[in-house]
Amino acid sequence: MTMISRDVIAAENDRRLAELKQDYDHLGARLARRGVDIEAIKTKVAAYGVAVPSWGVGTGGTRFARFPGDGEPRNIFDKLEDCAVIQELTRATPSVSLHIPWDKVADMRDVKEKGDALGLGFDAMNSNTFSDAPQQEHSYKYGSLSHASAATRRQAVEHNLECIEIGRILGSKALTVWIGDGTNFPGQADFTRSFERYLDAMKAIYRELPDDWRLFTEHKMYEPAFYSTIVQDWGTNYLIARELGPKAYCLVDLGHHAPNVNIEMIVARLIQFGKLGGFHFNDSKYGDDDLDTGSIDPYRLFLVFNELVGAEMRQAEDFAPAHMLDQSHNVTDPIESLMRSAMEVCRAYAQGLLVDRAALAVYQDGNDALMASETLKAAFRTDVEPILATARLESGGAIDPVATYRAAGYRAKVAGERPAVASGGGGIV
Ligand SMILES: [Mn+2]
Repeated sequence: MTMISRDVIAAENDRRLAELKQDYDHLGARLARRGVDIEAIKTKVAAYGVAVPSWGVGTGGTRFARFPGDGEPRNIFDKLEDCAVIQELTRATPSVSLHIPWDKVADMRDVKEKGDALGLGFDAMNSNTFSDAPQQEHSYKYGSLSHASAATRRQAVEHNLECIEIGRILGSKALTVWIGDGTNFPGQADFTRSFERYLDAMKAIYRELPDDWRLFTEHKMYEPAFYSTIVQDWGTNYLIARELGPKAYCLVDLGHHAPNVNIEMIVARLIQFGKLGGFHFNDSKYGDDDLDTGSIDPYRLFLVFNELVGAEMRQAEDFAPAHMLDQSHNVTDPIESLMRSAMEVCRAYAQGLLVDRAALAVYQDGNDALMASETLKAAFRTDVEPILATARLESGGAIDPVATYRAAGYRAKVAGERPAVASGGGGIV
């Protein structure tokens, strides 16, 4: 079962084939002069994958408004079809990360069946205790896993256990926990007691985690709470992972830090101490903007991948981060944004692979700051698009995914099949 006609992909690729071959050969010759085998880089890029968030294929919004697009997915089955489009064209997004209860249906085996039919796997499960579900007994208005009331904490724990059960049906192997718990006023809650309650609740979840699963906790500096947040930074996140045990790891969302924070160094620290669990890739200008990955600061994305590739090369211990996108698409077609973002992640990976690490170490140890910096820039400046495009082509994808998607007319087709979603509600849904 395919969402995009193989004939359309083939026709679009045929138009671009000759030029791509020229560009690839030329780049291969240039890289060979630097002692780099272009085929080896291409093989690694082709094997790379980043998970798509199910919530990313619907149009996002802000607390002011949401402006729905045409043919918005109505349920998890529509969402999976949109995710399949992204994978068919980019060949870089083999799995989907689900959010519960947003993606919950009566029988989750139907979701697994749909994923199988589309050739999609399921990455980390995401729980939601930052908003109230219909018919929920206790409200999360004043917190969830750190709530002052034991009954509310228990309810939040039970929800996470349910996410694990659903994940087992789908073949997921990880649970990501992000909570909105925090305060808006100094004095509103006791920092220490709140964090103790949170840790106790997380331990209750951790105890029920299957042996072959990992538990990811995601830190975020602020929002929805604006004065203090329970899991506000990577230090607190690391403490949590240490307190919980060997199956607990830290998840880094690129947008969840103060502006200009050195995220690549946080990544290095977490790798060094065996606690980097995974990523939520996105980009930001001011806060948790959830903009398209690599759209604002592609160099920072590259620097993160420079650390990841370094760890991969030296075979760092306990290093197998899950890669996921986490974005909100307010003014673009979400499928186009997610395709472009997946390609940007692949680009940063390919550029990271091009760093001359032996030369870099010599410059570092020789205190040659200029040439050390230049070594990174040389990799970053390399246009690796022919490698990415060839990897896609040889995996059955599109040389130019966005152009091919537009030529296939997918959005117009689903706009006719899916009734428009009423506007009015604010917030990211
Ligand atoms: Mn996130």
